[in-house]
Formats: sequence, C-alpha cells, structure tokens
Amino acid sequence: MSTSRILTLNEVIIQKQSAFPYAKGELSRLLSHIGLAAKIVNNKVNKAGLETSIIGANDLVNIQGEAQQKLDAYADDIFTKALQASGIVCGIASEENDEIIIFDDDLSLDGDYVICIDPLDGSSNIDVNVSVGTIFSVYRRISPHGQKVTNEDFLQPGIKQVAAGYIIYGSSTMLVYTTGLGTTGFTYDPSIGEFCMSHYYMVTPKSGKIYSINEGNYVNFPQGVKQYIKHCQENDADTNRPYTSRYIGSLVADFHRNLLKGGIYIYPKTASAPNGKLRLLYECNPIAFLAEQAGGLATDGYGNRILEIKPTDIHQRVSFFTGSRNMVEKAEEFMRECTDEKSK
Ligand code: AHM
Ligand code: MG
Repeated sequence: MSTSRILTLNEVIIQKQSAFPYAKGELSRLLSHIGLAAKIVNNKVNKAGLETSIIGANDLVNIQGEAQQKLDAYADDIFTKALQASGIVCGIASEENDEIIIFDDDLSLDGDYVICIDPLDGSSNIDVNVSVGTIFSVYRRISPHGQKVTNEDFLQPGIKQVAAGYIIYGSSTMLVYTTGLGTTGFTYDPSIGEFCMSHYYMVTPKSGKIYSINEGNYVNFPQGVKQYIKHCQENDADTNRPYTSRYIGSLVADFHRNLLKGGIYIYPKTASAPNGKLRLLYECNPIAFLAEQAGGLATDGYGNRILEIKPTDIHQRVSFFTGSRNMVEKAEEFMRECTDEKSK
C-alpha cells in the first residue's frame, strides 16, 4: 500500500478488508461508525472550554464509584448510538454502565460483534484542557445469532479480540487501531472532516527512556515497582539512565507517547487498590493488543500476559505494565525478585 497520497480511514479499511479473516465488509462498517462517533465527540471535546454546559461532573457516580463527568455521559451516548446504528453490533459493555447494554432490534440481534468501550478515558482531564481518549475492543459474539447477548459474550480473553483501538483527543486527534495485522494510526484533518493515514505500520522502540506511573502512590507500591523506579532513576551510561518520568493521567495519552517514543506505563496494584485501578475489558485488553501488534508487551507485572487473562467480571480491574519490550521485561524481573507481601 502506497503512502504517497492521502488515504482516509475508510479507504484503508476497504483496502485491508481482504486480509481480514472475517471479510464480509462488516468490520469496515463498524470501524467507520466508530470513526463517525469519534468525530462527533472530538467536536464536543474541542469546545469544552467554551460550552460550560458540557464541562464538570454530573450528579451521578458510575459503577467504579467515580463521579461521572458530563462529557463521559455524552461520549457514552454517542458511541452507543453509532454502534447500534451499524447494525452489526449486538451489545456493548461500557465503563459508564453497570450492566451490559443489549441491542435487541431485529438487525442487531443478528449482529456478529460485541464491543467493550471506555467512551472517554482520563475524563478528569477534560476541564483543564489535557488530552483524553476513547478506547474500544471488538469481539465476535459466542452466543447464537438472533438471541440477546449475555455477559459470556464479553467475558472472553483479550486474545479473542478481532479489532481494538483508541482515539486520542490531543493536540491533534488520532485514531489508532489494529485488526491483528499491525498497528495503524490516522490523524484527523478537520478541514476535510476525515481521519487520514499518518502512521502506516507503528513499531514501538524495543527500549525507551520514559517511565509513566503515578508516583503519588509510591509508598503503597509493591517492592518490585519501587525497585524498578529506582533502577529508572539511577545513572548508567550504558543504558542511558536516568530515564525521564512522564505521567499525564490519561492512559491513552501516556500510552500513545510511549508507543511512539519508547517507554513503559505502569499502574500496579497497591495495598489500597489490591486489583489495580485500570479495567481489563475496556482499558487494558485493547491497549495490550495494540502494544503487542506494535512489537511491545503488556503484562500484569506478575508474569501473566494481559491478553490471556480470562475475565470473570465486566468491570474487572487488573494491574498493568505495558510498553517497550525490554522495559516491561526488566520491570517483570524486579517484580519476580521482590516477593514482599505487597508484591503478591
Ligand atoms: P477513568 O477511566 O475514570 O478516566 O480512569 C482511568 C484513568 C486512566 O486514563 C489513567 O491512566 C488513570 O486513570 C489515572 O489514574 P490516577 O489519577 O490514579 O493516576
Ligand atoms: Mg477509563
């Protein structure tokens, strides 16, 4: 595929369609509906400073016990409608809804796909004009066609994802996705209203110099994480240390920077958050799929590949280590060596 002329998201999806194992044109339709929802949400996010009616918190608290932002609810609504309109999605699991949403119109009941989505990740950053994102994951249903989907359709390990991606609403807006054939990035051109291919085959550096972790939680970190941070901060001419600490507090933005530059993102479990903070289905699995497709790694820090974890709950949390291969392997090494109580 040549990159000498501008290629839009839809053109690329169609070109790649034949290489996709379930080529029926469905995935193209699905991704183009996600792209459309992303444009609508992008438009709203870009006006967040002007439209005071859309910034700030609702009076609602989501299943995670976190205050829901107005834009969380807005993005959830837009993506839900766009996914249902595709006619090929039979249900979604969203960070913003306690239960799965079942699409039970005739068309959707026959749909092939279920979606796990965090409609607006990092939403505490909205009011201060810092990057936020949308993260999504696509699975083939396992329940029979024509019936309502059940939780089981969503509780599949990440290796079963047929596509995954994120949209980053940043200094420019990008959509990055994979269908298991590499990781590809598109940058939104507002003048023509299209996502245009800008990063053909994204390969993350094997090693990097950036570590991203909320060090405010340091005293509660497992010993292995503390030791790894120390390792990152030590001087070492051979490995070009000390590394640089960068943490935005938006997973998509932190991951995206590290994907391009090389780095590691860690959200470990702690004494106060024994399962970590991030959610397996709609945050860690899609990011893990993208990381691996770009040559990186994603584990729980305890030797387990994120994509092989069998979920038991829609909103399950997991500790998360992802990024450049050598850095994740090194962090895992420290986690193995430090077997204090907090590390278990
Ligand atoms: P959210 O889905 O409620 O926005 O929470 C997820 C976010 C991630 O984007 C980010 O990496 C992390 O939470 C930041 O958490 P903390 O503020 O504890 O560092
Ligand atoms: Mg989130």
